[in-house]
Amino acid sequence: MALLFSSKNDDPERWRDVLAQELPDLDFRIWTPGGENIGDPADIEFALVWGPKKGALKAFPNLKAILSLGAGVDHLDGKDLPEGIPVARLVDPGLTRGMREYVIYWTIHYHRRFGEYAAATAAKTWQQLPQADTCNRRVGIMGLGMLGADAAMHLTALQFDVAGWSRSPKTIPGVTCYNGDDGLADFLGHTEILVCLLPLTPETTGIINTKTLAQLPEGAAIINAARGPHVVDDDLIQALDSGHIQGATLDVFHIEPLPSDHAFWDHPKINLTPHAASITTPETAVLPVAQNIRRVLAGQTPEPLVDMDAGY
Ligand code: NDP
Ligand code: OXD
Repeated sequence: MALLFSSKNDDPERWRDVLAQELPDLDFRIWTPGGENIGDPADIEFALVWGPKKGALKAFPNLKAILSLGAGVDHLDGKDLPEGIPVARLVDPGLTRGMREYVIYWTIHYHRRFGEYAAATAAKTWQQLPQADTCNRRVGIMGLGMLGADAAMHLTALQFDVAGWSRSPKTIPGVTCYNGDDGLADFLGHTEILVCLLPLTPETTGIINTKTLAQLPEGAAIINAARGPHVVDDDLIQALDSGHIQGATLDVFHIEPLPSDHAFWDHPKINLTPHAASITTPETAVLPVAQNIRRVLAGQTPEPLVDMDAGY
C-alpha cells in the first residue's frame, strides 16, 4: 500500500513521520518531477496533495482516493484528475480551532477599535473611545460550512449579533441565516464586520467587489480568510480610500506570496497575514487523513467528499 505525497507548501518528512505512527504499513513516496523515488506507479493507491502537477495523478492506474492537504480544493482542477476517483478535502479540528481564533481576534479588533488605539498609542494620545456592546455588533459570515459555521457559533457564544450566508438554507441556533443570490443583499445590509469563509468557485470568485461592498453599511470592515480571488483588489482599495469601508484584514491573495510592489502592503487601512489564518498541522491533520485511508481500504468513501462540479 503506497501513498504519493505532493506539495510545495507542506513538509514531507513531518507527514512521513506522523503517518508512520498511524499507518505503519503505508509506503510513503514523495513526488519528484522526474519520477525518481516514486517507484512503480501501479503501487500508488492514495495521493495526499496540495497543487499537484497538472495531469500527474492520471499516471497511477490503481489510485483509490485523492486526499487534499487543505480544506479548500481550488488547488485541484477536475480536468487534471483521473475520472471516478473520489476526492476528499481536509476537515481537521486543529484547522477549525485555528480559524476560529483568527476570526474572533480580528472581529474583536474592529469591534473594540483596537486599530484606532494602536494609532493613538503611536501618537501618544490618551483618549477613550465609545465602547459598543457585542449584542449590537452585527457580524456576517459568508460561507457556513465547517469553518464558517464554527466561527458563527463561537461568535454567538460571545453574544455578537451573527448572521451567515450560504448556498443552501441553514438553521444554526442563534445565527440569522441567509442563502442564495436572493439573500445576499439583505445579508450584506445587516453586516458591519464581514468575514469571508467561502470556497473559491466560479460563483464566488470576485464576490467582494464594488457592488457588494456598497451594500455593506458605511464604516463596515472586511476579514478575508478564504481565498484571494474572492476580492477584486482595486474595488476594495477604492472602497477603503473613499472611507465607505473602514478597514480590511486579508490573509489570502491572488498571488502568494503577495508581490512586494502590491498596493496592499502599504495601505494604512489593511492588515495582512501570510496565508496563516489557520495552517494545516500534520500532528492533528493526520488523524482525519489516516481515517480516510482506513475507510477506503474498508470499501467506504472518504469524507467529506468533494463535488468537483460544484468546486467544493
Ligand atoms: P465548506 O465546504 O465546509 O463550506 C463552504 C460554505 O460555503 C458552505 O456553507 C457553502 O454553502 C458555502 N458556499 C459555497 N458556494 C457558495 C455560493 N455560491 N454562495 C453562497 N454560499 C456558498 O468549507 P470550509 O468551511 O471547510 O472552508 C472554507 C474555505 O476556507 C476553504 O475552501 C478555503 O478556501 C478557506 N480556508 C482558508 C484557510 C486559511 O488559512 N486562510 C485555511 C482553511 C480553509 P452550502 O452549505 O449551502 O453548501
Ligand atoms: C486550506 C488552506 O484550504 O490552508 O486548508 O488554505
